[in-house]
Amino acid sequence: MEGQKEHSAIEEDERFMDRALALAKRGFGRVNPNPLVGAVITLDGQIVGEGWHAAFGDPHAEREALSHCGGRSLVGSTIYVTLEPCCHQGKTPPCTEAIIAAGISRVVVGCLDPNPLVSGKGIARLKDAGIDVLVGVREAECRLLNRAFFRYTTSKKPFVILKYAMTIDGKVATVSGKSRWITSEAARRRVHEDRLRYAAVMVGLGTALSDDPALTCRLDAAEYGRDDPVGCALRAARTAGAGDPVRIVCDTRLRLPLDSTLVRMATEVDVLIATCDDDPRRHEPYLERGCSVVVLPERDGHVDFSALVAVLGARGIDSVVVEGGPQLAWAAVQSGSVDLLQAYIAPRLFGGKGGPSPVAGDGVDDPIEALRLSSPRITRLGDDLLLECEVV
Ligand code: AOF
Ligand code: ZN
Repeated sequence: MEGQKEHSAIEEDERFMDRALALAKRGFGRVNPNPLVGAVITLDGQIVGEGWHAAFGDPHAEREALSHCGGRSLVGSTIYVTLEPCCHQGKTPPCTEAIIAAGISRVVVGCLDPNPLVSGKGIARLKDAGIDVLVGVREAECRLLNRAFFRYTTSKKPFVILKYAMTIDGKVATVSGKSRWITSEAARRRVHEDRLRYAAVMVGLGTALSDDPALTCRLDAAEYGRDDPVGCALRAARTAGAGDPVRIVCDTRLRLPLDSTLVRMATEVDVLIATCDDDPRRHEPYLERGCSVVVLPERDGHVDFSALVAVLGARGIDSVVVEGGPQLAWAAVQSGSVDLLQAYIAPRLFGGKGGPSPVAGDGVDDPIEALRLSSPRITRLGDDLLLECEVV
């Protein structure tokens, strides 16, 4: 009997934390480089307030949830929050004080905040105030949700995702160079969701020339249910005139055509060109068209990827999806900056001796030198597979 009661209490905690996780995702595309955070307040097993961190600089999830409790007494209530409540004065006042002042009796936390101003101190402050605190409910999910925030907060470098789509025989294009399309609609939609979620997307000049991509987030909110977190995030982002990632082009010799889609749209959606060409006269036409240009050292004939990643971090970019092509992929791998690999695998076969594979460069000589990956996760998207692995 006792055991059963305990079991159902754990289930209840997980259920409310799942709701807080879903709410947190409504901040996709607008909170970076802050974390995605959701909060749920319950009284006698019923939800009495919900909130999420909606945009950078906006109130934190806990204060949002508190403001939706309609002024009722919260003595005896529980707050579920996906990230440890902050205890510092940032752009907003500390959440711990709001929780204490509201008379909340119990705080259930998904995971600790890696921010050194908070980490563990938020929990300690709540406990000191006599509040019952439980940490680690849905911890893995809560940490996964904020992978970018964890990376950025602890290193000031963006979370780097290397993404490609390939056929089952490992080709990213046909022998004649055609790549549209390899994956089907469901997988391409997922790619666009990541363009909403992460701060930036990057391509090399080769991809910019061959595909003339826009690299914007082209999702239709009407395709998502009213309560769907991505749909909610998308609607909020569009209302705020946001939702597209910063578009970065690695262009060693500054050859990006001025009439390319990227340059033509630069006044609407940010374009950052990373180049080794330091001649200001050559930068001018790009700057006039609204692009930003950053000059970086050269490494193996390309923009130094590590230096680029450091510049992005200094500019507050907490996450970047490296979308192609094979040369850039190799530069990213070699620099040791890749955190996550996303391989979309389609049930198609191109064949052909010269058909490119996702990662070029010199490659390694011996299997022992291979880039080591761990924690593989497989997601089915229509007929395609998404295989995600973390870099060891
Ligand atoms: C929370 N709940 O919803 C968020 C938290 O400058 P500020 O005031 O927005 O503070 C940013 C820091 O606060 C951020 O680095 C992280 O440590 C924490 N973010 N904390 O309890 C939230 N967004
Ligand atoms: Zn806070």
